[in-house]
Amino acid sequence: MKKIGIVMGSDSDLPIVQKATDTLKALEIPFEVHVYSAHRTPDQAREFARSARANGFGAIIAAAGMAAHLAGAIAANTTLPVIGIPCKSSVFDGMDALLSTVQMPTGIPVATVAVNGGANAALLCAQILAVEDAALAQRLDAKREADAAAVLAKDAGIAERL
Ligand code: RP5
Repeated sequence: MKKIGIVMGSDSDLPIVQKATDTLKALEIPFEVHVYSAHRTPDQAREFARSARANGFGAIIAAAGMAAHLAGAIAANTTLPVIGIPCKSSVFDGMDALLSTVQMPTGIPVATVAVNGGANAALLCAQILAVEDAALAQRLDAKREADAAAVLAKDAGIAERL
């Protein structure tokens, strides 16, 4: 199976990235994590992206806050799918990172999830890999069923809480 590359702009983004790594672990998807910044370590971020396909990655998650150019900078250097996680790490509540991540120019797409949406970033990667992986698709189906069952259990218990 292809690996998922995870890059975060700072280790202060780790709590959000951890939601992605937890999800990937639960789905038995291998991943590799790095702290590379589009601004502070642009050479390392660029090299990671340029070599990612040859290094066995199937998609890349890029998490960053503030002027969040990391996902776009990664996407500029690979044609692998790039999923951007805008992180809430400033006075603008993540809106700065959301716009910086999602507003990509035509030709260089970044699939952007919600602010702090680490779990969905991982699920999107899983769904991309599952196009060619029936066993992973089955694990995703099972997760959907378990998630639905959890909601229905809440439905069954909600009246008692009122
Ligand atoms: C961004 O700046 C990082 O992704 C992080 O969300 C934010 C703050 O970084 P630190 O100052 O905590 O390293 O580049």
